[in-house]
Amino acid sequence: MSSLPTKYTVGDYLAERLAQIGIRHHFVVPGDYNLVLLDKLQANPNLTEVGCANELNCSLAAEGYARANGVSACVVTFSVGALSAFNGTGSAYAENLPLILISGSPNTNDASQFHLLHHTLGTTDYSYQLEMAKKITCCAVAVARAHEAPRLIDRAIRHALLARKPCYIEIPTNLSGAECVRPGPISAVTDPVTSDKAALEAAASCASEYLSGKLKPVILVGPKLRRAGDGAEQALIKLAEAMGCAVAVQPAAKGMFPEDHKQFVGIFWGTVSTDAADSIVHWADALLCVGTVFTDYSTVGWTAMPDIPLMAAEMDHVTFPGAHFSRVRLGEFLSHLATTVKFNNSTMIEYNRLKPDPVLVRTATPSDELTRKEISRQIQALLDSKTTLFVETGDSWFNGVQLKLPPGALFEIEMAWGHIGWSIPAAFGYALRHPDRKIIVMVGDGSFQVTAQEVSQMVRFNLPITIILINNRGYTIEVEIHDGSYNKIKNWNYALLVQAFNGEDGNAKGLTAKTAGELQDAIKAAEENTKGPTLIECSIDQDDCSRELITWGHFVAAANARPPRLPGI
Ligand code: DPX
Ligand code: MG
Repeated sequence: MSSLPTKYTVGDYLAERLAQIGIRHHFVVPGDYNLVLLDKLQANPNLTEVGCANELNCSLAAEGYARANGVSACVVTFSVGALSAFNGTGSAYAENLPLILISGSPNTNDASQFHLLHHTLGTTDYSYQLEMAKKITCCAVAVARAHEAPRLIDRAIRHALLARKPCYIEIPTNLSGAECVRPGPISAVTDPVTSDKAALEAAASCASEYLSGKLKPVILVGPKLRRAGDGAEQALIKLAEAMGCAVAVQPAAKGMFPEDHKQFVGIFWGTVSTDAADSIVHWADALLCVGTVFTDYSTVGWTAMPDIPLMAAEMDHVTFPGAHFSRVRLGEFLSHLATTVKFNNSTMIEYNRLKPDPVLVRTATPSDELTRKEISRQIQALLDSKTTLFVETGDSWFNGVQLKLPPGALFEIEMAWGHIGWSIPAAFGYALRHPDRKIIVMVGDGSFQVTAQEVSQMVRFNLPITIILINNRGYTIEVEIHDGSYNKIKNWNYALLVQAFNGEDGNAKGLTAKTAGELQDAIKAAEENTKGPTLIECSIDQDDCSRELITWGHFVAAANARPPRLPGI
């Protein structure tokens, strides 16, 4: 640690805090308001700077890094940068990821001198960015004096880590290099808030009592389980085994309960559920919801909202029919409940009677035209314990959710925010933290067009990510919700585009597949390309989309079209 400074500036302080909370890569786009800050971050030996092609991608790359690392940082310039980065920050908020958004800002003298400045709205009020950031973060601070920086930086980071939400730190261009005090022990920032003992015990005994009065309990797992950290995923397995009941998983939580576990009954997604998970969830007389998120999308246009009272175990509280317990941490609650709950496997017995037989998937012959089903069949064969599968908004959601995850395989989806184009930068950010994992991205043509530039960073960092681009010539999910000419897009030569990102020194491969055999060959080539990304453009018929997408689209369209309710009706 000898290379750490003895005299601290605001930039050094921030750098040290980022490194201390476990950040190893920080995602940046430079601009004159943040250049000194970038120098200071670069000087920290524990941080690696990762340049991105634009601030939208930068924020989404940081979002993906937070999925892999638990926390991330995105550093941008004022307004022109930050307003674009707000989008990925919104994603981090919706997806419960602590992303630290850091923006350079004008020199502290300019506001009081009523100067008009570049990269601003052309008024002399420079507080608007902070005000906007307050809406999309759990804590937004603007450093106005160097001596305030340690307190404000620590406060913002602590809030983000505790709430699992993004925070915002604004640092004026003339303060990054200004001196401040050195950091105190990092535990003051990172130490978790433990459960209130009395609340924890009361919540667990209330839950045991409630469940003992029920005949058909089911556990429903949601995406906040993993975000809670704190050993919550392992604790859930213990609880499930102690209860012996059926465990269904929301689509955004796929993989958070092992799919090879004998109590796993599929993905609960209303009428588009897998393995008939909906039959058992709707049969239950007690539903223990663990980190669940119910939205119009996850409830298929509100058609699958469970209609029995819910017991909700959240990241930091538990709510039952008739009782609420604050400051109860999820992992601790699940572990505690596992020791007090009674075994009741009635829902597993019933599920084993009703579960559908495995579907026999037809293997196409090599000369067969490529279809969505054949793409899924070939991707299924690729999944192993080291795979992380990213599925983009679009039919990739439905195709990805249907796949069976082998033990150890991980699944990433951005279902709450649903920003098309998320998967490319997010997979890039994720891969930097997990170079050991085999990363596969399923993405549609429309989504790819939003953030395609970030493939060039995969090239720059020699990341062997496999991108399965499903080209169905347009915005098919939108077609199923509400069709119009706006759902058609310009076709690209995707394979050639990816080769263009190589410049003079890259190792990206761009391949095309129109038949089953071509896809098989392309996948083989992707596996052999260990020095850079491989994009396989899979051309399929425009109408070749999943039954699940069509069904889901009908219900979401109906929910969107509900007429305004008049007061009193
Ligand atoms: C839009 C969506 O080609 O996938 O399988 O063809 O649907 P499919 P594509 O990637 O098209 C995606 C497209 C336009 N959603 O169908 S899901 C609206 C939308 C969004 N995010 C942003 N803008 C618009 N989800 C940033
Ligand atoms: Mg498409």
